Parts: sequence; structure tokens; C-alpha cells
Amino acid sequence: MRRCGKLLIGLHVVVLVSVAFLYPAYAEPPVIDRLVFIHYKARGGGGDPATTPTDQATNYRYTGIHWFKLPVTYEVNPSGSGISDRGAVVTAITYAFEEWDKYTSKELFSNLVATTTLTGGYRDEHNVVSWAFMSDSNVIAITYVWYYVATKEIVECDTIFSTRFVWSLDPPSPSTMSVRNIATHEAGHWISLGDLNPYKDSLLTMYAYSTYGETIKETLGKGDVLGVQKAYGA
Ligand SMILES: [Ca+2]
Ligand SMILES: [Ca+2]
Ligand SMILES: [Zn+2]
Repeated sequence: MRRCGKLLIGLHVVVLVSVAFLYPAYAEPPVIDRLVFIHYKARGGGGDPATTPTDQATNYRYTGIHWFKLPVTYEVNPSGSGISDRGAVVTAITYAFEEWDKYTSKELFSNLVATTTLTGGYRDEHNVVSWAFMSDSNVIAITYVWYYVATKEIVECDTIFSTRFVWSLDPPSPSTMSVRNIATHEAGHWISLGDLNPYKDSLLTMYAYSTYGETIKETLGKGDVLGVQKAYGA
């Protein structure tokens, strides 16, 4: 009986050791998933005339993921924008990202923005804003957000603007897309906010659609402010 007890204890030790050997926790790479936000051109026709859109609408969508390490540093590749003054493109994008910094005491985005020759859309440990050709002519921009599934920590973001549109600095013309306008919306995805679809939210920065000549997304509305403060505090 006593000998049997010893044997059982011995087996237990063997089993525990082998399980630890087969599944060492430190060797499991953290699982990274990706969110993809596609920004479409508005199809026109307006919405429900009974609801009047206002930038005081309080809607926002917080994805639940966020940056742990701030500020976020990012780089801009202005080639492909079709705008000859590349420095002004970087400045327009910087203004767009800094709009979110205004409404939280956290420094979300670094004020020092470098230019790069990299293109976004790749997990390369560079947060990049760039231009590229897109097959769908209704897609204005795409933002990718990579994050650790377990901790919900954002690890990388990239935004690509479509070269199929004519882009411009402000003020845009009725036939051009404002870099700053679209970049302000995409920066909202970088800090974890999702798109809003209701017509009554169409004056908020995080509204899902944009049009030529638009600049209303450059200043945050009530819901946008509530969203950034939900994720990072006031
Ligand atoms: Ca900043
Ligand atoms: Ca990247
Ligand atoms: Zn969006």
C-alpha cells in the first residue's frame, strides 16, 4: 500500500514536468489580430429628412483596444498624393492627428513626424501614412490596426489613401479630397474608434463616409470627443 502511494506521487511529478515541457508559456508568441477600416465615398442622396445631423451628436464606437505606450510615432510618405508641396502634405496630416490630442491630457501622437519611403499596409513596426492604388474606385482610404488579442494593446497602425482621387491641401475644391479631412477621420481609427453609420451622425469626424470638397471632419464633434476621452481619459 505504501509502495503504491509512492508510485502515484512519482507519476504525478512526471506528468507535470512533461506537460510543462510540451507547453512552455514563454514560448507561445502573443496572438496579433488586425482590424481593417475601409472609408467609402458617400453615394449621395442624403438621409432621412426627419433627422437633422449635428456635430453635437453624442455617438461614438470604442473598439475596446488602445495604445499602452504613448505617444505614437508615425511617418508619412507623401509621394503618390499628387501634391507637389510634400512638406505641406506632412503638415496637413500632422494637424489632423493633433486634433485628437487636443481633447485628452495624454500625448497621443508625437509632434515630430518624419517622412518615409515606406508604404503602409504591412506589419513592419512602422506606423505609416501613405498613398497606393486601390482596385475599388469608391474606396478613399483604408486603415489597418494591429493589436494583441489577449491584452487589447494596439501595436501598429497604417493608413493608405487611394491614388484614384485628386487630393489637395485646404481649402479643397468641389472635385478634390482634402488630405486633412480624411486624415482626421483615419486618425480616429488609430486611437481605437470605429465608424458611425447613422445619417444623424454625418457631421461627426467618425462618420463612415466622405465627399469631395469636405472639411467637416477636421474638427471633432461631441461624439468624437466623448470617444477619445472614453479610451484615454479627459
Ligand atoms: Ca501631439
Ligand atoms: Ca506598417
Ligand atoms: Zn472609417
